[in-house]
Amino acid sequence: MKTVFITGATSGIGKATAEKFAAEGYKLIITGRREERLTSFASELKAKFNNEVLPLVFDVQDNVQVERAISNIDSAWKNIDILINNAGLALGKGTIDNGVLSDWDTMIDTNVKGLLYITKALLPTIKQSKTPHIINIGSIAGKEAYHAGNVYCATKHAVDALTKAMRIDLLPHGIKVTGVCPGAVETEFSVVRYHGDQEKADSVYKGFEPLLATDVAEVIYFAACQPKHVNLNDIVITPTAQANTVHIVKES
Ligand code: NDP
Ligand code: 8X3
Repeated sequence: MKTVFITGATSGIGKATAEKFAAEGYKLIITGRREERLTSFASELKAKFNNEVLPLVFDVQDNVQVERAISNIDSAWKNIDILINNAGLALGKGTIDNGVLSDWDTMIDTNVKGLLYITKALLPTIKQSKTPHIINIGSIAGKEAYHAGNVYCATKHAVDALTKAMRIDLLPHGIKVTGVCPGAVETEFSVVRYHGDQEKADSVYKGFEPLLATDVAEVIYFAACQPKHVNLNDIVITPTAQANTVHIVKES
């Protein structure tokens, strides 16, 4: 039975992905900062699918917390085959001259440094797997910059670069590295981006049919299920109504 480690499983894409892998019989290690949500989700998965699920509460921005959480994992859980680097966020949307430094720091610390900390801490374990795979959740914001998206776009461009770099560096270890880059997915993403303004967040998805977190989870699972000699390097997935970060057909 394979073990998958998913960061940011308290909501959205990470949560849907955890549910998908649980339904397919995987052992799961799921992470997030919101302890109550994470532990009750873990209990829900165990009850529903009779799986082994280990919830780990920590902030990916803090390498001390990351290393502590990972080094404290019981040896029964040390055989990790798949890492899904999903935890991430956008904070605010404004032109660079109006940027909020604390938002910039949080995005860079979470989306770039957090992904690096987790990957570094787990690589010794992942290298032991017979089917090692790292899946990084990028974004179409990592493919092209858009107006007022500056620092979020930069962090996702960094994820894109790191996905490519990891694929090269980890080649001698036979580790697959895949980038999954979604367009608009209706999750808590926009509520977080707009600092809790639900109305503003809802307006992002009005007038077209956005992706659901489960759509992305299916794609992640598909990437994870390819034969040993096949790696999907880069998957870009958008709603049918969306061509790129700018062009979305919306009904008024
Ligand atoms: P959600 O806000 O629904 O979920 C984000 C998850 O990341 C939560 O579980 C949250 O958990 C976790 N997280 C955020 N910051 C931290 C942190 N510092 N430490 C630990 N966990 C953290 O958003 P999505 O599901 O949409 O986002 C998931 C990923 O997908 C992100 O990387 C995002 O950039 C990317 N993405 C999203 C798109 C969209 O349109 N929704 C499109 C393209 C990419 P908690 O708060 O409990 O810590
Ligand atoms: C999230 C998609 O277009 O809002 O990564 O940046 S977008």
